[in-house]
Amino acid sequence: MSATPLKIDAVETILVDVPTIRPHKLSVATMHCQTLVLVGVQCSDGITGWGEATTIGGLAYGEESPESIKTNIDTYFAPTLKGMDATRPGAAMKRLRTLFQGNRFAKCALETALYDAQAQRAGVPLSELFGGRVRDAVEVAWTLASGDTQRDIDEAQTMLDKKRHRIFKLKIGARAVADDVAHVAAIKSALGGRAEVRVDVNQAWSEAEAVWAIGRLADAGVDLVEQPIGTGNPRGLKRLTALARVPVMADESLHGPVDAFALASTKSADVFAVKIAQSGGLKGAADVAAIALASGIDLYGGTMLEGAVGTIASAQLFSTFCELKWGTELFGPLLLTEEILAEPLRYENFSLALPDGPGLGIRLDWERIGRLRRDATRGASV
Ligand code: MUC
Ligand code: MG
Repeated sequence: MSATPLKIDAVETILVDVPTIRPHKLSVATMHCQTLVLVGVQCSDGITGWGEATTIGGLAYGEESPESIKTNIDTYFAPTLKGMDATRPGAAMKRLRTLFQGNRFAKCALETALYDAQAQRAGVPLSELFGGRVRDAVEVAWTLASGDTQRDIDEAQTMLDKKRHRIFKLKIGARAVADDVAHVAAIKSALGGRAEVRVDVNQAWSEAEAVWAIGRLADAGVDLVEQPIGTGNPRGLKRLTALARVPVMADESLHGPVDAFALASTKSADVFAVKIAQSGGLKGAADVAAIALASGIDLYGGTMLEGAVGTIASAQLFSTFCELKWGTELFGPLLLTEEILAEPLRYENFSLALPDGPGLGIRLDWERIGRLRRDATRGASV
């Protein structure tokens, strides 16, 4: 007699609004709050896996919003998943990808929850389902984005003194190009050799502006330039990569393995910002990394400013990458005023430590989540 198959019983989505510790200014939005979409997949063996999706500034950064993620999961994804085999995350995701277009962030949250449940079931950390860890901690950069040069310098110095971060990514692109270059040069000059300085333009420059600015940023000692121009100009990104004296990193241009292959085969970036959400999930992100490594492109572990769940899911995957030359920016939970875990993630010695427990290796704090969740009653179960 065959054992009773393990089923997916229900999918729950919860919007959790958490204020940021300071305004976070990007070229596309200024954030005062981050909305976490927590996604739980309840299985018939009593195990619940968790995943998370976040966006930046609602709809300012990409084509999904927290509200669209919740609605689409509740309306389309959850009813499809209900009753499927909980022990086959790959088959469940294949079905979702076949039936539903786009929605990479929603798919990522669901896939994370399915793999979390499966890893809990197997009694191993989630990283072990993706080939196994090659490191127990990942280095974490901090983003300086207060909008004020002196405040950014003070913030960086505090982080250095606390040994929390020694790599700083500066968000630029909202001001005039010359003002941005002066802002970056002032911060690099104040920090000197104590810190590495990188910039993220979030697509704000024209190609001509980028040519002008990147030369000056190289002279100022900047180490990496992320997404200087818009995704609508892929040939421009290739030209900048060939021209620049600083490595160029693709972020918004990289939406999973198909983009990774196109960028790699045309040598249109030196570094990939691998993001689990932007890649449509953990498996897509692992495939992006494989394409990068096969093509001589360096890796950086990116963030969508996720809270603790998405951050540790990303860390679990990034811990399996053979090379992670540019470290990560998995600082999302540190940008938030409230902790949603029973025990916070361990940030120490410029790094985030990977937990040893099964699955994601975290425990949610339901009292805090209960206070922060947008709705009063518990979300949409199927
Ligand atoms: C992005 O564009 O990389 C990462 C750090 C940060 O402040 O924003 C994100 C998104
Ligand atoms: Mg970026």
